[in-house]
This record gives sequence, structure tokens and C-alpha cells, in this order.
Amino acid sequence: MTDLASVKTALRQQWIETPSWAYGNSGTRFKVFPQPGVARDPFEKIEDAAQVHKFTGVAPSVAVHIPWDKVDDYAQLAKHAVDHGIQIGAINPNTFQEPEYKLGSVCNPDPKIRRKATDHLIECIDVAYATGSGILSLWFADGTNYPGQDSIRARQDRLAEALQETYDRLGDGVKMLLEYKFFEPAFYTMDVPDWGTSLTHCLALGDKAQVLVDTGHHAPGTNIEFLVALLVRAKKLGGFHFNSRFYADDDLMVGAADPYQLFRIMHEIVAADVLRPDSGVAFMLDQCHNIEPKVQAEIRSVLNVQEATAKALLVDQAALRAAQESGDVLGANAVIVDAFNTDVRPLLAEVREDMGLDPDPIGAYQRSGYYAKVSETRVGGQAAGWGA
Ligand code: RM4
Ligand code: MN
Ligand code: MN
Repeated sequence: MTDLASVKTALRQQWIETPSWAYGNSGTRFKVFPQPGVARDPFEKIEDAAQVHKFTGVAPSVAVHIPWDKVDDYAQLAKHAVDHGIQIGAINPNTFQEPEYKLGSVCNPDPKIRRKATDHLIECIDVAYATGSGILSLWFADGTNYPGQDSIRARQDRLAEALQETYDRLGDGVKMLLEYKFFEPAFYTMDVPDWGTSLTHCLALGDKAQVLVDTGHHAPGTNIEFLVALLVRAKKLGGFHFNSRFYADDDLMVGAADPYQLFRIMHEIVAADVLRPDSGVAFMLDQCHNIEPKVQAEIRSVLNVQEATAKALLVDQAALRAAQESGDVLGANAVIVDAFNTDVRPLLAEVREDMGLDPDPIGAYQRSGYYAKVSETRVGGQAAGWGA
């Protein structure tokens, strides 16, 4: 039997970070459909993120992307977050949107462009210290489109060099996460295509470098919970970018495509006892909301992670172990399936009431009138986002 009090405590303490870019306009390469009330600057994005925390109680930080969220005074941005009841989370350098980066950033054959990219990574360490963030979260769009375009090995050497220089500048308060993605925007080789490549670099760098698992960045059929278990065992799981993909890197709401996969991932997390915020694993959303309202979609996503987590916490670990040890294949599987099939919504409603929250976060958000209010007040200026 699972101890319900400790399940509730774990759910109350859960920490899910939302991304600032979820609150801007986004779309596909075909069209960005602008929405009313969209944040126009990093301060308004923080206000949106604060709404997600206000109604869920478990989203107390917001990741930023530089230069999308570039401001003159980062201490002021951090204070704005605190004034709204949250804090700045991971700092994500952006080395994929400037003309120089056509052939890559830290892996570019031109040393001047590599210098510019590495300088930006180092500048983002300063942003981390100025905002009180403990995470520099790296994703590189680098790669090649055609066989022979560049030397695969030379690009790895350049990557290792840039990572080492950045790592050496981290100081004691910031750690480095290295994310991978198996294709796009490069289609022949990505320079960090998979967790093995990321792990290889992180092992060479040292304890402050860990792997970031973006659930949307794998080939179809990849067993994500397996690699999560492996990374936890190696003490190299730094965090997640949660989202769902139906085909490729869709960045849709986590739990939308395959809630059973999300549950299986959370089961590995719970079984390894790395759910607690002080375990060092960061649970972050990395999503874009192209056609659905953004703040509400982030709330829904947080609830989806909570539901998967609650189910994982309800797995009867003693029964599972007993079944495993006695070779009871179907009995062990039934323990997992039973937990997944539990309706945890009443339990989560109780947890929210214990936290002084409305048991129905989406209903409460809708009744608050926030969306109507910002749709009226956020007029003029340029909405944040990708060209809308
Ligand atoms: C990438 C990757 C990064 C994210 C950008 C916007 O595909 O997931 O984490 O920062 O998209
Ligand atoms: Mn990501
Ligand atoms: Mn992605």
C-alpha cells in the first residue's frame, strides 16, 4: 500500500517551470496566428507565468530565452518575477537566429562566429547570476544538411572546446544542461542529436554538466523512460523539457499525445526518488501554443504533469518489487497499469484545497477574467513572438 500522506506531500512540493516563449505568439513556418492579449515584453510574459503558478501552486519559476527576453536590467526582471510570486528559472541562450549562424554557432567552421556564439553563452552565465538562476540550458541548432558539408569530427572538437570554455566560467552557483535533438533545423547531421552525444560531452566536462531530455526530440519508438533511468543512475539527468509530439518536434501540450509515456517517465523519476525539487532534476515545460489560448494551455500542461506524477506516486512499490522478484511478469505489469488507470483528479483536488487553492485551476483561471483583461489592456506595441 502506498502512504497517501507522503503522496500528497510530494504533490504539494512539486515544481514545474514554464517557458517564457509559451506566452508569445508562435506558429509553423506556414503561418503565425496572432492572439489577443499576448505579452509584449519579458515583463508581461512573467505576469502570464505568474498566473499559471497562482492557479496551480506548483509552477513557481519561468525559463527565459536570450535575446528573446533581453532587458537592460536583469535584476529588475528578477524583482518583477518575485513581486508576482515567482522567480526566474533556466537561462536559455539563443544561437540560432542570427544570419552568421547559417553554418552553425559553436560548431561553425569560422572561428570568429564560434567566438561570438561562445561569448553569448558566457554572457548568459552573467544573466544567470543577475537573475538568481542556477541553470544555463544549452540547445544548439548546429549541424549539416549534406554529406561532406563539414567534418563531423571537427565539429565535435569545436563543440567540446566551446563547452569547456563555458563550463570553466560557470562558477559555483550555476550548472550547465546540454539538450539534444535528432533533427531540425539540420537534416543530415545534428551536432548534438541524442542523449549519448550529450552524455559524452557532459562526462568529459564534469559534475556541473548534465543532460537535458526534451521529450519531443527523439526518433519514433525511442524508449524515453529507459534513457531517463540510465541517466539518473549515472547522476547525469539534469532536467526535462516536457512537451508532446505527434509526428516530429511539435512542442504541443505535454501529456496530449501519450499520457502513458509521461506516466512511465514519472514512474522512473519517483522510483529513483528524484522528484523532490532538491534532487537537482529540473522539470520544465518547453511548449508553444499556436492555436490555443496560451496561459490556459500552460495550466492544462501543468495539470497533465501533476496527474502523471500522482499516478506514478500511487504505484505500489512493495507489490511491484515482490512481483518482480518472484518472476510474476503479469502481476508486475498489473501494478503499473492499475496505477495508471487510477483517476487521480479527486486526490489532486484535495491537494489543491490543502494548499488553499481552487480545486479546479482551469475554471478558476477562466472565472478570474485575466484573459479578457489583458486582451483589453495589452493593445499597441509589438506582441512577443515569431513574426506575428
Ligand atoms: C528547440 C529546443 C530548445 C528551445 C527552442 C525554442 O527545439 O527545444 O529547448 O529553446 O526549440
Ligand atoms: Mn527543448
Ligand atoms: Mn523542441
